[in-house]
Amino acid sequence: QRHRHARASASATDRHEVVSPKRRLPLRKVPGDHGPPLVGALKDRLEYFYGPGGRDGFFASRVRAHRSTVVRLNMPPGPFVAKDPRVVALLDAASFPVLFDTSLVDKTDLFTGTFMPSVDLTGGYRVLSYVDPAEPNHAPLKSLLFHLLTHRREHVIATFREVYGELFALMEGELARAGKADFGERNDDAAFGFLCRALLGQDPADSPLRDEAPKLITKWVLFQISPLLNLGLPKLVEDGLLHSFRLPPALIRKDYTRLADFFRDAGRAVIDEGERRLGVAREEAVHNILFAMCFNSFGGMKILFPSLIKWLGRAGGRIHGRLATEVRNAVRGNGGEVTMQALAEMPLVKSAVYEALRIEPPVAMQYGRAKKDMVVESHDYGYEVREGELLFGYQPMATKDPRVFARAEEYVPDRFLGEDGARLLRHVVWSNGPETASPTLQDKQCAGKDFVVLIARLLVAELFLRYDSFDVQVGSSALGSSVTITSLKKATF
Ligand code: HEM
Ligand code: 243
Repeated sequence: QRHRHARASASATDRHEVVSPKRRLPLRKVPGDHGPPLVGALKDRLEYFYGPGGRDGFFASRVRAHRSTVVRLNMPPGPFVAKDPRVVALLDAASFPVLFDTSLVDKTDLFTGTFMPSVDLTGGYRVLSYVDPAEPNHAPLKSLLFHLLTHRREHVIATFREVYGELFALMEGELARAGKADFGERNDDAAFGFLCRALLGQDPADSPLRDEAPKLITKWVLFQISPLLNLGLPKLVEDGLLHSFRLPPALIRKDYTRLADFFRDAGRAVIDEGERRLGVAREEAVHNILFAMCFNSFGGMKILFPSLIKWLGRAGGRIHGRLATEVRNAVRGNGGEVTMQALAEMPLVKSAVYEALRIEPPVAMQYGRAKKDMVVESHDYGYEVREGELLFGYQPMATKDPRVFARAEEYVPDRFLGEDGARLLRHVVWSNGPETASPTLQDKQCAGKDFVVLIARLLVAELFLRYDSFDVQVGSSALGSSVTITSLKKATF
C-alpha cells in the first residue's frame, strides 16, 4: 500500500509500473546484501581497506555487480567498534543530496559514521558536529562558531600571508639544502599557528603548548577515527586492533587537557560572546571551540592543502602560467595588496580550487538516518528506503559522476569558469551541501564553508605571487596525500 499514490496514471512513458513520487522513475528494490552477521561486515571491511582496488574499487565493484548506483553494503569499522555496519550506499550525483535534506534524514551522532567516538575525547560533551539541527543546542553552538570565524575577519588575510609566506621561505631553504621539501609537516605547523593567530589573536608558540600542538592534535584525531584509517601498519595489527577496538581515551587525557587549557584562555572573547549573547555555558564553549579549531579546521587543512598542492602541481606549467598571470594582475590592480576584491578578480583561482574540492572531496563520507519511509531517486530509478535505515554517501562518486561532469576523472582547473561552469557548482558538495548554498542554523552544512574556500584561494594566490611554477612528488598517507615539493621557480614577471 506504500507509494500507491505514486502509481503511474496511464501515460506513454510509464506503463503502469510503480514509479517514484517526484520524478516518476521506475521503482527498484535496493540491490546488494549485508551477508551474515559479523562475517559479512568483516569481509567488506577487509576488501575496503586491503582489496586490490582500494576504497574506490570497493564501491565500484558493488556498482558493477548490481548494475546500480544505490546498493546495500557494510561500512567499516563494524565489529567490535560499531553496533550496526549496514548502510544503503548512495554512489551517484542524483541520490547523494538526500543527505542534505534535514527533513528526510537525522544526523544525530553520525559525523564519523556508524560509530561515535567516546565523549571522553571531547571533554565529556557531544560537540556540534554530532548534534542534529532538531536539538536545542545546535543553533547556539553553530552561531558561536560563525562568530569565531568572523569576529576577527579583518586579520585573516594578513595573518595567512605572514604564516604561509614563512612556510614557503622555509620550503625554499629546505629545497636548497636537500633538493626536496615535505609540504605536510610544515603545513601542519603553519595551519595551527595561522588558525590561532587569525581567529583568536594568540600565537600558540607563546603559550605552554609551544610548538607541540600539531603533534598532540594529530594523535588526538587518531584516537577518534583510527577505526576508519589505513595507517600502513601490518594488516593483522591494523585490522585486528585499530579497526576492531577503540583506543582508550585515558591514554590521551593529559594531551587533551593541555589543549583545553590553551583554548579556555585564548578563546576568552569567543567564550564570553557565547555566554552573554547565545546562552552557551563556558565549558561547553571551550570544548566546541577546541573541536572546531583542532578537528574541523586543522584536520580539514591537513587534508585539503596537500590535496590542492598535489592537483595544482600535476596540472603543469601552462596552467601555472595562467594562474600566476591572473593572480599578479589582480593584486597589481588592487594596490599591490591581496584583498577580498583582488580575490574576487581571480576567476581561474576560484575554479581551480572548486575543481580540487570536486575531484578529491577532503572528507569523502557522509551519513544520515532515514526519518521516514521514502523513495530515494538516482538518475534512472527510485529506491525504497525504510524509516530508520542508515543512508551513506561516498562523495567522490557523486562529484565524479560522468552523468554530471564531462572528463570527470580529470583535473580541469578551468571547469567552473563562465555561465556553463557556474551551473555545475551546485554539484560540488564538499561542505555537505551545494557550493551554491550557505550553511544555516537549520542544516548540517559545514560552518567553515566560506572560510575554507577563502583560505584555499589565499594559498593559491600566495603560491603564484611567489612562484612561476613548481613540481611535486605525491604519495599516500593515513589522512590524505603526502606531498613533496621538488622545485619552486621564483617569480620572473
Ligand atoms: C560539518 C567538511 C572545515 C566546522 C562538516 C561536514 C563536512 C565538513 C563534510 C558535514 C559532516 C556531516 O556529515 O555531518 C569540512 C572540510 C573542511 C572543513 C572538508 C576543510 C577543508 C571546517 C572549518 C570549520 C568547520 C574550518 C570551522 C568552524 C564544521 C562544523 C560542522 C561541519 C561545525 C557541523 C555543522 C553543523 O552541525 O551544522 N564539515 N569542513 N569545518 N564543519 Fe566542516
Ligand atoms: O579518509 C578519510 O576521509 C578520513 C577522514 C575521516 C573523517 C571522519 C569524519 C569527519 C567528518 C567530517 C569532517 C569534517 C572536517 O571539518 C574535518 C575533517 C578532518 C578529519 C581529520
